[in-house]
Amino acid sequence: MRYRHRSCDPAAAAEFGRVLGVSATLAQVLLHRGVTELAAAKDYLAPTLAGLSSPQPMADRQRAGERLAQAVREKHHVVIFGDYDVDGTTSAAILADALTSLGARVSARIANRFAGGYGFSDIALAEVRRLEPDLVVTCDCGSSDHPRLRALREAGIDTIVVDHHLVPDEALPVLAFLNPHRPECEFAFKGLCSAGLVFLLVAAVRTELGVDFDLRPFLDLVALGTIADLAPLNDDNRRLVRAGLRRLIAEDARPGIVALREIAKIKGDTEVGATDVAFRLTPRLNAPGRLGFGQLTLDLLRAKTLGEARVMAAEVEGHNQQRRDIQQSLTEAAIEQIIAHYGEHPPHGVVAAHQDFHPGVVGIAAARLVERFGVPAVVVALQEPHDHGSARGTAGFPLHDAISSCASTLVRFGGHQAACGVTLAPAALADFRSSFAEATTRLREQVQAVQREVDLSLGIGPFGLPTAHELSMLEPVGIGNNEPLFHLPHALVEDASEVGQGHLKLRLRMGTSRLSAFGYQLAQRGIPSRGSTIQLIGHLRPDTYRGGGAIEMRIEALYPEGADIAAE
Ligand SMILES: [Mn+2]
Repeated sequence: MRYRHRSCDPAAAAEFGRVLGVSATLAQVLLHRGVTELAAAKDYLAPTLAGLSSPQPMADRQRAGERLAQAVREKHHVVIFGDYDVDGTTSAAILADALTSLGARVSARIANRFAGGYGFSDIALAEVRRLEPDLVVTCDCGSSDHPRLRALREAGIDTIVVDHHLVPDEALPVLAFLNPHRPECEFAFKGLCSAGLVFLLVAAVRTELGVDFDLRPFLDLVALGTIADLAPLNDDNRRLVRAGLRRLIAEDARPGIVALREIAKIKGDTEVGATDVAFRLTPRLNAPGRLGFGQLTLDLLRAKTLGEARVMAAEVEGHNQQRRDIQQSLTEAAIEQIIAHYGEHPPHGVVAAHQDFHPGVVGIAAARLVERFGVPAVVVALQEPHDHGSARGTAGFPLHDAISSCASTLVRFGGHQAACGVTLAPAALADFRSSFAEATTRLREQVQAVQREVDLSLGIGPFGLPTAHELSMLEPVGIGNNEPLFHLPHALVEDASEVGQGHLKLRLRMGTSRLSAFGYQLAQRGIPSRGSTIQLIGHLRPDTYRGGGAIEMRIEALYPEGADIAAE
């Protein structure tokens, strides 16, 4: 990896920081994000729900709100059907709990990836109909389930679809279709995931019923769904998620969240960022769904007492452990297969496939193969009636282009330049393998030399280490709101050791400040000697172990003092 410094203006940053009451470092980070006006900067540092886009122009929201309010008043049976990922389970949980609190009769079900699969399948339709609904709401699915939705309409059952997946041309045969990607939807922010959409729908139901009902307790679930779905963390999502992060650590958080925090060892009094949520909370909530038990995640999120929540959280953790074990053994088997098939140093993209590969974790395994072999990789679960696989590329590689040129061997594929899903044509594995090898060889020259942008060198001019509190004001960071990348050009190593299996732990001093640093799997590249001065590049995060406002660097790269970070 090569790094490039973004241009900085120390004088302007120092002045902007002085006016805002923050450090020059934080001010320069804002300037890098295009936040240059005082009012915009204040709003960025303390985003409010009052600044959310008006939901009024959202297509069908009013109609859906009216119908749900009628269901509440007339005690109709509302059946909610959610997809099995975190966005699907959180949006179903928000809607089910809110409607129940408002007095509706509600049943909620989650898709099963092994019985019907993703979305509103035939099996899902049969299950929903068995519940004898007066009204059906699909959450995070439905946009392309025309035949099943038509069946509901023909049976005289009203249906509302809440979804943010791609919108097909053919109109949906439903009462209301909430999806910001509908061409006729004039809602200003297009980045909402289903949890955010359901949140706005519940607000419409509340208005329609004319009742006082606090929606803020649902923001924790909105945050989980939004972060897990990799929705952009800007604009409205940033406002919702910032508020939701606070609720996730609240003492009076919902029992399911308290139990989940206990299992993930997140203390209630530490600030959590979007990265903590993405690494420690959402993978656990996703695990049951990957293995066909998504209903458990919904039940955990809706638990009424801490006692029952703890029992369910333990079960969720069991699934999570099983998911890890499956992932580990699949990855090991895939690596062996690659070495046997292509050798230790494959010259082009690789494909691993087996009938024992679990389809729920092929994407993670493909990412491991990319790390291990440094080439694009596909992992395929061979199964009836179709073989499903997941592809990952190396940094800067046009993966979608490569997969597109294998189209003749595929029934279906989709995704983007970093990750794709594929469904193989019958008996096409050998052809797919050779055309993927050919395409990745041909496209290798097109790989962009990736240069990562470093926001700032710290310890130079007015730019000092930011405080933990300042870092929390940037949250949520991730897609759409990049976490700043910092360079420490002169860090004195006070202590250095290997921790866990191959991780590097450092104690550093910069001038009069001290901080710790952690490098995932970096110990094998050598442990810096005590008393030496080194350069580091990485992200700064609150140190959740030490607490008390301490910060820690997550090391991305490490160089000797004076080395050129743009080279190598
Ligand atoms: Mn979603």
